[in-house]
Amino acid sequence: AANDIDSVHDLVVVGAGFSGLYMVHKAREELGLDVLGIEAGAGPGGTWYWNRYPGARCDSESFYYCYTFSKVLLDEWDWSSRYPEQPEILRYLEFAADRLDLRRSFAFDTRVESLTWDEDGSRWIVRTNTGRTFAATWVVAAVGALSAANVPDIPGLDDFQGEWFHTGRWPHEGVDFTGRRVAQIGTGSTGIQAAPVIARQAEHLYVLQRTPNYTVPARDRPMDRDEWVRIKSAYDEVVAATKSSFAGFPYTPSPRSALEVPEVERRAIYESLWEEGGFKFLWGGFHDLLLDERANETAAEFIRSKIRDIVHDPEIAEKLCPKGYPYGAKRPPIDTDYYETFNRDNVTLVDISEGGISRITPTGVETPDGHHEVDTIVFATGFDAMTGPLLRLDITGRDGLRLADEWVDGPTTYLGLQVAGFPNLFTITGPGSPSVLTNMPTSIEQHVEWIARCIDDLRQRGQLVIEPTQEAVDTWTDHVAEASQFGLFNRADSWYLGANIPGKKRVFMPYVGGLANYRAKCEEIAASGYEGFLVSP
Ligand code: NA7
Repeated sequence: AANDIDSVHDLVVVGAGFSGLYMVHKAREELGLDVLGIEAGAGPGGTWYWNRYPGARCDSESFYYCYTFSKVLLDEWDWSSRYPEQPEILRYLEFAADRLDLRRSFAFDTRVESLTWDEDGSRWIVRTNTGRTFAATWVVAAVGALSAANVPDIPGLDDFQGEWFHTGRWPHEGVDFTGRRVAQIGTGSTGIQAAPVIARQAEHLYVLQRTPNYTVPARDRPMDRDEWVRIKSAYDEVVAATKSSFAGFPYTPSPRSALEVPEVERRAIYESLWEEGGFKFLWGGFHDLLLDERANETAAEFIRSKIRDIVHDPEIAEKLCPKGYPYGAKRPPIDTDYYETFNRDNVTLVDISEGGISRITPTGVETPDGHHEVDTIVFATGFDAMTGPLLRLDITGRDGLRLADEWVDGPTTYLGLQVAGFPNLFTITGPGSPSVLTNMPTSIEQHVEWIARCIDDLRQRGQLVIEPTQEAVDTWTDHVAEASQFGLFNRADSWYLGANIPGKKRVFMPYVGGLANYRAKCEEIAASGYEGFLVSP
C-alpha cells in the first residue's frame, strides 16, 4: 500500500469550509504541522461554495456568524447586512483564506474517495479521485453536516425532458427562470428562502409541500460602518455570550415561561419578536418553548394566526399551517416574504402530504391533485445529514472495520469527535456533538481548538495515536440518546433523526445537552489527560 503514496503529511484536513480553513490555519501556524487540505470544490467556502441557489443566505446574524479567533479578520471585515446572502459569505471565506494565506496548503478540485488506516505505519492512507494518494498521521474530517445532497428517488426523473437542480449543487452560472414553469420540491429552510425569489422571476412556481413549516420573518436590513464600530468595540462580550450559551447565540434567554403571562401580554411579546425578526423568536420571549408542549403551542398558534393574516385565500392559508408537531422541533427557518409569496398569481401551493409525488413525467410532475407541466424542477430536499458526508468518505479503520458497518444502527462517537476503532480520525460538527443545533461557527471554533490542543498534547508526550475506548463511546452514545429525550427536539420527523432519508436508521444524532455544557465536558476531559481515550506511541 505504501509505494503509491505521493506525499506524506502530519495532518490531512478534508474540506475547505469554515471548519477546514480554520483547522489548516491552526495546525500550520500554531502547531507548525505539515498539513494538507483536500477540497472537492475549486476553491474555499464549503457550504457557501455549493449552495448558490436563489435566496441563499444565512439564518444566524452576521455579527456572530463569522470567525472570532482572529482580530485581523474581525477588524478588516464589515458585513453589509444583518443576514448576508451567499455570495457575500463566500467572499468572506475567500477573504479569510487569502488573508491567512491558506490556499497554498490545499489541493482543490480533489475529492477524497477513501480513508484507510494503515496499521503498520500508524497512519491514514488518503485516496483521491485525481489518482493522487497521501499519507498522514492524523485526519480531520471537516466535511460539514449538511453537504451530502439528497435527491429523492422519484420514478421518472431520468426521463424528465426539462432541467433539474438540487439547491446544494447549484450551477455556478446560476439558473434563469424567466418564462419557465418551475416545480420546487421541499419547504425546509432552503425551500423557504428560494420560493419567494424564484417566484419573482419564473412564469409559474408550483411549491410542492409534504410538511408545512413554521417560519418567522428574518427582517434583513443593511448595516453601516457606524454600527460595526459599535459592535466591534464590545466584541469580547459577544464572543463570551456565544460561548457560554446553550446554542451559540449571543442572546440571553428570557427567564419567563410562556404559560405564566396573560394571553394579551404573551401576544404582545410575540408581536414584538415577530417585528424584530430572527431566531430570537424562539429564545427571546420565553425560555420554555422547546421544553413544554403547551408553551410551544402558544408560539405555534401565534405563527398560524400570522399565516391566516398574511395569506389571502383561507384554504391555502390552512394548508400552510403546520400542525401535529412543535415549533422548533425541526430546525426553524426564518424567511423574507415566504407566506406572502402564496398571494401571487403565479404561485400554486401543491399539497403532497398524502401520497407524495407519484412520478415525474417527461413534461412535469404527477401529484395526487393531478399533473403539473413544468420546465424546471428544483429539489430543495435537503441532505443526508451528519452521517452522510462522513460515510461518503469510505472510511476503514483498524482490522478492516468499515465506518458504514460500525454505524448501521446509528452513529456511535465519543464527544462527537472520534469513533472507536478509527484512531487519529477527528470529526468536526459530527454526530454526537451539539453543533447543528447551534450557531455553526461557534461550534466549529470549539472543535478546531480542542482538536489542535489534543494533537499538540500528543506530540509533547511523544505518543501520537489517540482513539476512544469502546466503553467511552458506548457511554457517550447512550448519553446523547438520553439527552435527546430532553425537551421537544425529537417530536418531529426531521433530518436530526435521519427521518428524511428512506431506510436511514432513526437515531437522534445531535447532542442536545447544550454548547456550554459540552464545551465544559470537552475541557474537563482534555485537562484530565484524555479520560476515555487510549493514547499510545
Ligand atoms: P430540510 O430541512 O431537510 O428540508 C427538506 C424539504 O424537502 C422538507 O420540506 C421535506 O419534507 C422535503 N422533502 C424531502 N424529501 C422529499 C420527498 N421525497 N418528497 C417530497 N418532499 C420531500 O432541508 P433544507 O435544505 O431546507 O435545510 C437543511 C438545513 O440547512 C436547515 O435545517 C438549516 O440548518 C440549513 P418533510 O419535511 O421531510 O416532509
